[in-house]
Amino acid sequence: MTDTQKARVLVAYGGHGVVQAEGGEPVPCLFRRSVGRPSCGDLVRIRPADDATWALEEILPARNHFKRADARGRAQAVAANLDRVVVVIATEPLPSRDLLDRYLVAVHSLGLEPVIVLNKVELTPDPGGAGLQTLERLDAYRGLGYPVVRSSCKGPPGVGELEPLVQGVTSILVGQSGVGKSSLVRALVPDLDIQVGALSRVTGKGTHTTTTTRMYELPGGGHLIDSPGVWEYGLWKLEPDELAAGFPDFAPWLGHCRFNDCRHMHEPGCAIKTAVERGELPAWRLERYQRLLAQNEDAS
Ligand SMILES: Nc1nc2c(ncn2[C@@H]2O[C@H](COP(=O)(O)OP(=O)(O)O)[C@@H](O)[C@H]2O)c(=O)[nH]1
Ligand SMILES: [Mg+2]
Ligand SMILES: [Zn+2]
Repeated sequence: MTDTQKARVLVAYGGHGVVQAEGGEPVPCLFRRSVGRPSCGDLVRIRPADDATWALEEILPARNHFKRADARGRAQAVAANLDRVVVVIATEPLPSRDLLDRYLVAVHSLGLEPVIVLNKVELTPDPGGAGLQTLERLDAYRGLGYPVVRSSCKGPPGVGELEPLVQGVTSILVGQSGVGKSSLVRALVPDLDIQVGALSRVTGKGTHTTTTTRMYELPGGGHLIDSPGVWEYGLWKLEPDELAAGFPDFAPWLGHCRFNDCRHMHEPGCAIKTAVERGELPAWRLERYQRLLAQNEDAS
């Protein structure tokens, strides 16, 4: 078709959304069930419908989709075509116990390297908080090879460490509600109000809606996706080997267990367990994996 145009989905509601062609303005677009439901970040082909509206013709194949589980444990796409997933945690609210590990597993399942941001570093965390352990282990996560950066939207050190990591690429910010994802986007996108205004004119919704996943353009190139706060991040049903792939430090021992289908729980001859016994792998890593596996099996 000659009158179709390539565009990027900025916001996706059920049956409609906002899309933008390269160098163009955001425009409203109707999604048709027969074509499918695109997510924020999907590349699509659109054609003019009536007046100022466009219609979805085709969803182009996506490189990846960041997912989360819905209430029934099924994987739901949140955003597409990502280069980077920025997992935001904070000193307040402190992360819930399994949150960081669940996010890391989800990011590894996309074949991407997560970035961990600790925001609100100018605040002193509640010393009795249950989530303090995750904060105390951030150096250990850094030791596993994850970039861990510190930020504050209310003073020094600002967002200077995060900025180069999102420059020129498409990133999504994920994390519990209240950790400061939208504030970080505001700090990184100087003309945010203009972009929010352009989106709101198209959707007719207020500028303060934080219930949808939205994409913004970075001044120096690249895109930033703000996702709504979740209270608990749920993993969909994963196979034990998919879960283990989210623990990159297990890699040297994977494939060396006595049983091919070893779940690294109570099986004899488990190479991961032996590595822990020999002090080659910290016990807390196996424990983290086993907790996620138990939750994943309960969910099925
Ligand atoms: N003290 C402090 N508060 C922050 C910081 N970043 C965000 N906030 C506040 O935390 C609250 C939640 O921020 P918001 O960006 O909406 O979080 P989101 O739900 O993750 O998008 C707001 O009141 C922000 O002003 C920070 O670095 N330090
Ligand atoms: Mg927000
Ligand atoms: Zn094993």
